[in-house]
Amino acid sequence: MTTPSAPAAPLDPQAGEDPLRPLSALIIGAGFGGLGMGLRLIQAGVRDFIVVEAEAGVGGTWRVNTYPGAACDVPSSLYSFSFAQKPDWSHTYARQEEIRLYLEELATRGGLRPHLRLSTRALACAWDEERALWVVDTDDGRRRWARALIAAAGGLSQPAMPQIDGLADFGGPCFHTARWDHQVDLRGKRVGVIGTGASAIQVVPAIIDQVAELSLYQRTPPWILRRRDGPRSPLLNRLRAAVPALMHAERQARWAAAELRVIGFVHEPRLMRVAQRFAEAHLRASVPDPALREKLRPPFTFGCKRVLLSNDWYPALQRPNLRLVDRKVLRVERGAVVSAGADGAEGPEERRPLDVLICATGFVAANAVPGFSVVGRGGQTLAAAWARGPEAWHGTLVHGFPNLFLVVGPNTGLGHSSMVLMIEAQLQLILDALRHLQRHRWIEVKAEAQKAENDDLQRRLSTTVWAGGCGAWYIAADGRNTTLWPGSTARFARQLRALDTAAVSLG
Ligand code: N01
Repeated sequence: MTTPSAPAAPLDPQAGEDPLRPLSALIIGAGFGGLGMGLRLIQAGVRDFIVVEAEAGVGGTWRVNTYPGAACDVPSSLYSFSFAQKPDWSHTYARQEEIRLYLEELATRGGLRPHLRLSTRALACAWDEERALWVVDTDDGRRRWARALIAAAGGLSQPAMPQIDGLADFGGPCFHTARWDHQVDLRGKRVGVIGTGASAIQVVPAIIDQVAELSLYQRTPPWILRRRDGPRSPLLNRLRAAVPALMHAERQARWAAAELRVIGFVHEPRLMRVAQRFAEAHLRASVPDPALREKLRPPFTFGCKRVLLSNDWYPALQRPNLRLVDRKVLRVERGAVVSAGADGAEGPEERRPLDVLICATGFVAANAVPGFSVVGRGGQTLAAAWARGPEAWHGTLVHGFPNLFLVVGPNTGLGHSSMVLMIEAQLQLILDALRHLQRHRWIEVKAEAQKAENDDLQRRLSTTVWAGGCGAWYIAADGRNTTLWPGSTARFARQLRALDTAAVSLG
């Protein structure tokens, strides 16, 4: 793996605890975003920064999501940092543990360890206008001061439990996919799974062989394409290591192929009909029973919700011990889930006794207010600023919050390529902003720049495939898509290459 230089730089354990000697930066989160930021800071020669991370180790979502079958649905050659590529991924699509180990190794080899403050949760961040510093309180009882606050706590880090009556009274084990309870032995159990999204399609095939029976509660079936996965040849991996140019070329080819998909998602949604035919053919070839096929056909345009990749989802759904319940979940009772009857809401209810209930029900909307309080200029909270829905400039800076930088902020999500590319573009912008902070005390995006950009974003989003009204989680309550970036990753990277000083105020 090519990694940044890693000089051993001992960092004062109390770094940042004296407002007269603030940190250059305090990063929240040690996933792809926070680790990447730390590595880029080290590359740039910055040493006085720390990364606080609530978990006991690095990896972010790839540490937390340990559910059976967890893997990435973006090819590994693209789902890794351009400046730390790994020649020896074991599969085309890496499994969770391998990605976690990649990030662990990066943290070590990149010299990040002295900067990490693990098992440390950010509780409150406030902008001290007089000192032009962020004051950050953490759950270890410490208060730290930093010139820049970099929030990289993850777009999908807060699990969303479903709002179903009686869920708390289930009695038996009941957990979310992102909080998998490995103490629970599923062998021989009657298991319920609620949800049929990206997490469920990985979990269900991985556990179906162990359980006695699995009741799968489907509200909306997803579009699924074949997953062209497989082990990577060890010989080719050695070649990739020996000739890094080969590895780089392969990444470029993957990137270019993914980039083309933006045409269908953003510019010509009608083209999605072609891709939909592939998904329909996959469904037809995998599910011979027309009645079941009908239940599994999504009622929305291909691409409006996240397109999923799987070869084992449809086979799992046809296993004799799986029961697909495509009716509304009415309530949870002690040891059972009650759904509407076969004839719809009017028909008799169906009560299925279960030993374990798994909620594969997704996350609190990406880019929602972080799980810690953020108070900016004039005492305004980020929650208040985002009352209508999250909004930022370049997904990174927010008016009213000087020297605050978000990684994976509003409208940085993708439907067509790797989030690591978006993260790298943001890291580049933040680095450039930090360079300006060597000459200025603070940077704040102008209100008019943020508004103009968001008006333009919403105009562009209004003609994309995501405007199809399919009830996807990336649409805010007011109908705006505050999650996705309507363009290519190249366009995003171009816009974020350097800080446009006309769009910001410098103090
Ligand atoms: O969550 P989801 P996820 N009653 O929101 C259903 C990323 N990811 O954890 O479609 C019944 O997609 C809900 O139904 P509906 C990726 O970005 C990546 O699976 O709203 N059902 C849906 O079926 C992804 O987009 C990887 O009608 C209820 C499901 O729960 C994001 O994470 C792997 C319900 C939620 O699906 C989220 O994926 C995994 C209720 N009350 C995840 N509430 C990679 O491979 C919700 N549902 C990189």
